[in-house]
Amino acid sequence: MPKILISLATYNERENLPELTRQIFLMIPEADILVVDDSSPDGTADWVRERIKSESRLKLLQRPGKMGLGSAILAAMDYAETGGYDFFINLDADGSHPPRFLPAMLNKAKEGFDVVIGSRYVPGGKIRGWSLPRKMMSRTINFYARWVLGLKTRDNSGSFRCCRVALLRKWDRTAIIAAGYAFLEEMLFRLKKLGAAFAEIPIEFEERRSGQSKLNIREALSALLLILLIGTGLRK
Ligand SMILES: Nc1nc2c(ncn2[C@@H]2O[C@H](COP(=O)(O)OP(=O)(O)O)[C@@H](O)[C@H]2O)c(=O)[nH]1
Ligand SMILES: [Mg+2]
Repeated sequence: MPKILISLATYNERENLPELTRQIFLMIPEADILVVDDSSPDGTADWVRERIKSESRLKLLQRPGKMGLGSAILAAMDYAETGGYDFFINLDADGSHPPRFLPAMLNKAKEGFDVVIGSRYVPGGKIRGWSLPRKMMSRTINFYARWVLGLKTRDNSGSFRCCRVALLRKWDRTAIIAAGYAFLEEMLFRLKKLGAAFAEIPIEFEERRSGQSKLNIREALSALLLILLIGTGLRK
C-alpha cells in the first residue's frame, strides 16, 4: 500500500481545519496529514496539538514565524522524503480545494504521472466565488507563466497538486529562488526540467468563506518579477 502525505500550509486557518481534516480523512483514510503552521496568531497550531492526542494520522510542523507559502510547501516536501512517503499532495487549508477531488488526483498519479495538478483551467474545472477582475487576474498570471516559463500545463498558479516522492528525491531544492507564491510556478518549471510527466484533473475551486487571503498586491507583484527572473535565467 503506498504511503500518502497530505500537506496543509496554514497561517490563521484554525476555523477551517476541523472540517477540512475531517473531509480529507473521509476521502483518503490511509493518508497522513501534515500541517505546516507558521505560529499563526489565531492558535492554529494549538488546535492541531490538541487534535493529535486522539488522531495519530495528524502531524504538525510548527515554524517560528511567517515564512511564505512556498517555503511551507518545501518543508512539507522534505518531511515526505524523510518519512518515506510515496505520494505527496498539497492543498490550501482555507477550503478552496475540496477534498472530494483527492481520489481522482491520486488515481491519476498511480497511473504513472509524476505531477498531477488539480486544475481550474481544464474542461470541467470551475471557480466559485471570484469576481470577474479576480478571474481575469488569475488568467493573466497563468498566461504569463506559460509564456515566460514555457509551461504547457493550464493551471500553474494553484497549490492543489500531487507529486511522486521519487521525483522529489531527484530535485535539488536548495536552489529554489521563490519563497512565496511564485514557488508554485517555479516548482513546475524545475520539475519540467527534470523530465516530469504532468497531468491535470478538473477541480471546482471555491473561494474561502472564513479568514483572509494572504496574497496581497506586494506578494503578487514580487511573484511576477521572480517568474520573469527565473524564466529568463537571470536568476539561477
Ligand atoms: N505556513 C504558511 N502558510 C501560508 C503562508 N501564506 C499563506 N499560507 C497558506 O497558504 C494557503 C493559501 O493561502 P491564501 O491566503 O488562501 O491565498 P489565496 O488562496 O491565493 O488567496 C492557505 O492555507 C494559507 O493559510 C505562510 O507564510 N506560511
Ligand atoms: Mg485561498
